[in-house]
Amino acid sequence: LTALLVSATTFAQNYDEALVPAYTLPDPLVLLNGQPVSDAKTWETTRRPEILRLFENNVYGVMPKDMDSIHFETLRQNASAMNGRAILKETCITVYRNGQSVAIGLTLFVPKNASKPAPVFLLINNRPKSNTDPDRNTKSPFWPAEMAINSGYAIAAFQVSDLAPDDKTKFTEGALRLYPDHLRMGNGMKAIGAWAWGASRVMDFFEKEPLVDAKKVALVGHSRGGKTSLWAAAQDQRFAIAISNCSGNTGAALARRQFGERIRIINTRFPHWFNDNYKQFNDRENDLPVDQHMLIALIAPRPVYATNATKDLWADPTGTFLALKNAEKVYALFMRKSALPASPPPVNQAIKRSVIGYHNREGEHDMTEPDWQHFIQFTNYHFKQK
Ligand code: GTR
Repeated sequence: LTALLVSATTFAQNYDEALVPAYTLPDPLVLLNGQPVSDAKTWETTRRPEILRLFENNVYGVMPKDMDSIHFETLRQNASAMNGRAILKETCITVYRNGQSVAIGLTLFVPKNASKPAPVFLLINNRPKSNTDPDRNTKSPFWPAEMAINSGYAIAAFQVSDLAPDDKTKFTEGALRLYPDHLRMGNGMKAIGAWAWGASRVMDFFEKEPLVDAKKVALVGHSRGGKTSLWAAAQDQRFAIAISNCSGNTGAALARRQFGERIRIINTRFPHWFNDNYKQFNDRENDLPVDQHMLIALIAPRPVYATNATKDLWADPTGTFLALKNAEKVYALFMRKSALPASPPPVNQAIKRSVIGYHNREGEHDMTEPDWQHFIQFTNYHFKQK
């Protein structure tokens, strides 16, 4: 019977809080040499780079920095989109390296009657392109562009498939054409690394685009896109805010809880998302030198908002809340006090007036208008405060 129980708990997904094993999280405030980190300067100059390297080498892969050139071409501009309330600008961002190129399509709406440059939400779109329809024939709650415009925000989106098709054989047909050596490296970037790299190229464009405020970019992603928004904001400090919706395993949820999705499962179903080294941690969550609270900590002192949905236990809502909680002490080094309660807040209650925000929405694994209402209020709190 014991053997049976052991195999059941090892191989099945656990959804029972009572069966979460005891675990010890790596301390974000202890250097690899064992010395404590007690000030923001040591964090920035020493501990943050250490943790970044650990995530590059063991999880997401290194982020290539070199390119030969980057070009921005306006494909279409409409000064009276959305019945005259917005400017629509569609851009092709092309990056060249070693005779190869990758083209990223960007759809951007800017509010006409708000002051410019406008703060902007950027969605990493892992859903069909119809969710971000520039013609607004389809209005998807996944990217409620009218809501953003009415709230004084610009809103933009790019397709992950431009950077890496979400497929275990085709993911190489995008940004990785520019960096083929990554395919032979244990710590080379794969699809999620390529999507995050793409978010940074959109940021390169925003820095040159007078309609938007590149210092006020809130990066948004859902699920696999939410894993990407955290990784992109962790490594690229130009992103002012990171929003990670229902991101779960290898996103905002702690791996060591082994609740819902596990590393072995994600690496087996999606071998093209994370680097090859990460496969060594299948069934070995406790041997990882990081856990996901440290990914959130890499974004400090910039605001982070994570969400869950009550019917999405696969993404471990409690483990997500605990990852946020365990990042608080890094924010405290910057005198940024989070207002998260000691234990998960009631369903549908959003913690928005806080440098670390959170809600657990009633319902399914999805990104919806109620989620976006909270994102806008969280972003208002931070952008309008300053
Ligand atoms: C699931 C995967 C999750 C999450 C989700 C999604 O199949 O197990 O980690 O990323 O897909 O992206 O919707």
